[in-house]
Order: sequence, then structure tokens, then C-alpha cells
Amino acid sequence: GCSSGNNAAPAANGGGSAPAQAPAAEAGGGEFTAQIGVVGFLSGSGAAYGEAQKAGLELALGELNEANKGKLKMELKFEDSGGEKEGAINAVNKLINQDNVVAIIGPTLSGEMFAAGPVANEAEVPIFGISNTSEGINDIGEYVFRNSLPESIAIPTAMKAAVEKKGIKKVALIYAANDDFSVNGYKVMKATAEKMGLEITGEATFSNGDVDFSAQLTKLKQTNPDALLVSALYKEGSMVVKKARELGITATILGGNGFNNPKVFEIAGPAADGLIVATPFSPEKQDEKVQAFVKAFEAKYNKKPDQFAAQAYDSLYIMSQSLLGAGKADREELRGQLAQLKDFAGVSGKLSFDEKRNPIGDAVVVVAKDGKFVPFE
Ligand code: 1QQ
Repeated sequence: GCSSGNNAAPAANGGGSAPAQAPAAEAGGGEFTAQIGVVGFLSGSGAAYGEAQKAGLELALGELNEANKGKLKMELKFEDSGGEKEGAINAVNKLINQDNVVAIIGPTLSGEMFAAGPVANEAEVPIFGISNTSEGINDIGEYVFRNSLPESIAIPTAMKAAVEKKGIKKVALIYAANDDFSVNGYKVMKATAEKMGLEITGEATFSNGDVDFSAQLTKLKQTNPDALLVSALYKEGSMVVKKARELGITATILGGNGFNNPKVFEIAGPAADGLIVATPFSPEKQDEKVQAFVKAFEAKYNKKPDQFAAQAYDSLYIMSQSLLGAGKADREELRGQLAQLKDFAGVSGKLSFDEKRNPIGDAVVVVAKDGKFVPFE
């Protein structure tokens, strides 16, 4: 629960700058060490997201500490949020107050960032989302950054491609009503459908943790949509896809960022075939940098990276570049460097920020085929 024992009077600093507590850091000449906290969905129903992020970060850490020898040594402190807001808040508090990190990467879910981002922002610690795709993430405050492409860019890209190639005119929507990301994705899907002049035949909701979606899908099937738009995390989303096919729904199925993980194929099996998703990253992309990353990832983990691994990997390169620019492990300097980031070329695409630190980037549209995502064309 909420402890109320800590009633320190707010500092009367008239909105000025409270002294940022500088983590142990050495400026000038030699190598400096930077402790970076990571908050990930490392256990529970979305653990594959956190695992992918951890893998991407650890791959980048090895490469960067090698490349930065004599200048910068980064250390990562992982905390498991379990995908819960409370868990994310506790993790952020611990990383800031006990571990004295210079910055935090994560947490995984938008809902977690909405809960824990304000804690870091208040403490003036840069916090960098690598998979927060909801609207409003950057509005938390000026210490909040992300390299995750918002659903407001990704989903319309996928919907336009799907409508064009499949002649879709009528859509039905289904989403997790108790998850901030899923709700945001649904809103984007609905607004995009309306903008495109598509008819919305029906809507249904479920909750994260649900395992039975037959009632909702049976109802939506009767509305006879050309496409089913699903906004969900991989576990529930994949079960929805599977059930939809079992019930004989033949509509095109399109989903958001939650589907960008290979667990989809494990859970939905062959029913995943044809699922359309927008992602900023595709391991198939014919790009030197992407292919070098895919190769290094495969050598280390014996599997292909997903978009969560890719954006995590990119985030540490961004941290490294920004810390080197700062010249010391200082939260304020680091924030300034992050805010200046422009045209960063990562494996998940080119990245720069708009005036609200929202990432500007492109989505690619992929389709599930025989157990993997391939370009949708
Ligand atoms: C968010 C997402 C999820 C799919 C992350 C796992 O995009 O919560 O914003």
C-alpha cells in the first residue's frame, strides 16, 4: 500500500532547479562508469517482452563496453516489474534511491510508464521508454524519453496497407479494456477507421488475464466484418486470433505493437498466418546495420531478434552516445544530451524527436507467415 510516513515539506525553490543528486561519476580525461537501471516485464504473462529487451540490452552492453574502453563503462541493473504499475513504481524508486542510477530504461508497458514515469521525472532522473507506444508518454515530463514508435504512427500505416491490398470496408474491434496500451491502440484503430471511411460493425472488450473470448468473438462474427482489429498484449491477443479462426472468422486480422513477439506463433500456431502488424523493425530488412545486429543476436542467443530486442539495443547506443556527449554520469547533462538527439541511425530505423521528445520514425508493415513475420506486400 501507500506509505504516508514520509512527509518531508516540499522544498521552497520557487520552481527553480533542485540540486540534482549526481551519481558517482568522474569527469575529465579517464574512463567513467555509468550505472543505468532497467525496469522490465521480466516475469508473468508478458515476460517474453522483458526477456527480449534484456537480450537486446545485454548484447549492446557487451559491444559498447568494448568500443568505449578507456572512455565509458556502462553497467545495467535489471529490476522486474512483473508488468504491474506498483512493481514499476517500486523498481524506479529502488533504482533511484538505492542504486543511484544516472538513468532508467523501461518500464515495458505504457501503463507502467504512466505510473512510474512521474516518479523519475520528479526526481529529475532521465527515464527512457523502449516499448511505450501510447499517446501521452512524453507529456509526463521533460525527463521522459522514448524511442518506441507510437501506435498513432504504426497502426494507421498498417491499416492503410491492409485496406488497400485487401479491399477492406467493414471492421470490428476488440481490445483489452484494463491495459493503457491496448486502450490507446483501440482508440487509434477506431479513429483511423473513421478517418478512412470504414464502417465499424462492432466492438468488444476483454481483460488481461482472460482466457475465454468466445462470447465476444461470436458476437463480432455475426457483424460480418472484412477485418478484425485487435489491440492487445501477445498472450491475450494470440488467444483471440486463435479463437477467431476456430470460430470460423475469415476476416483479415490486424494488430498493434503487442503482437511483435514470436510468442504469437507459439500461442496462436498456424492461426497466426495472415496477421498484419506494423513495426519499426524487421529482421528481414536489407540494411547493413540491421543485418549485422541480427547476425550478432543470433550468434549470442540462437534466435532472431524481435522489435523489443531491437529497440532495447538501440536505446543503449543512444545512452552511450549521450553519456559520452555529457562526459560524465550526470543526470542533468544526460537529459540535455538526450533532448538534443537527432538523426540517430539505429537498427529499428532513424530516430529523432519532435519538440515534445516524441520519436519520429517510419513503420514497416509485416504479415505472419509460417511462423514468422515477413514484409507485407
Ligand atoms: C506499450 C506497448 C506494449 C506492447 C509493450 C509490451 O507497446 O505498452 O506501450
